[in-house]
Amino acid sequence: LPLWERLKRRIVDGEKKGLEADLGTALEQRPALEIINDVLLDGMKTVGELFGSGQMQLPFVLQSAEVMKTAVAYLEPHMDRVEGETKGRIVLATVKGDVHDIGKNLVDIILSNNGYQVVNLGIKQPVSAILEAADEQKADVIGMSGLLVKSTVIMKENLEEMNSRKLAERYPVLLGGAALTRAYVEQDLAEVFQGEVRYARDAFEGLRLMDAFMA
Ligand code: B1M
Repeated sequence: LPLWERLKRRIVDGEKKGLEADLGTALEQRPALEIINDVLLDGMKTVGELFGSGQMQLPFVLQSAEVMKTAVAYLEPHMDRVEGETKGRIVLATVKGDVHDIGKNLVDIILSNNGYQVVNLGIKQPVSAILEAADEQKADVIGMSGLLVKSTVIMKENLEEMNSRKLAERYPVLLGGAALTRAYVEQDLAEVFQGEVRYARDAFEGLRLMDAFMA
């Protein structure tokens, strides 16, 4: 197989052997971010389709996720970094009941590399932990990620909790993850939330929105 096809296959097949050698060669030809966005994420998309249609079992999805994480960790030091003053601070978490963190961690990398301080709380974070961390860390923005349909409901509850704690105006909120849609966030949730809530389709839109929040 040609290099790009082989790299994608490694994600889909959950095959780590030879991964770093291929990534090394790939880096000679394309920037790290492009490799992630155009090749590796394409592999994760295929994994999602195979799993969704019953052609792939969960343990194999986990293996693919592990290879994805290894690949991102290998590529991260090769990404461009904007040096200079900190532009702002975000507390980032995957919401309660949800373990998916590959997307959230990509958001962390992109924001960190572009001048933001990211306090990454990890997965399965209840709203109380998120709000406590935001307070302690003097966050400018709260970011929540979730990939399950039930996470979209949790996000709504979290925003309601922020309303009732009178924190809606204190923190703009950035939401992302595969189960969300722009309409759900920017119409339905925006109607419920007494502050500003925005949807980011990917990590780059997350960065643009952070810049807008901080402007
Ligand atoms: Co899960 N899973 N999974 N899974 N898994 C999905 C989400 C699913 C759509 C698969 C499918 O059925 N086709 C499905 C959800 C269906 C639903 O809710 N209706 C699903 C399911 C059902 C489950 C379990 C329930 C399966 C089970 O146990 N029976 C279980 C859930 C456990 C739990 O959370 N309690 C489960 C478990 C797992 C693994 C552990 C095996 C593994 C996760 C490993 C890990 O993350 N450490 C896994 C994986 C890998 C997936 C798929 C295949 C891939 C997800 C991924 O990493 N994508 C996924 C299929 C899919 O998404 N279509 C699936 C790549 C990643 C970069 O994309 O996270 O969307 P994503 O992030 C994007 C954007 O969304 C955005 O930026 C990123 C790109 O730039 N973004 C943000 C994300 N967060 C953001 C936050 C922001 C801004 C942008 O600001 C705050």
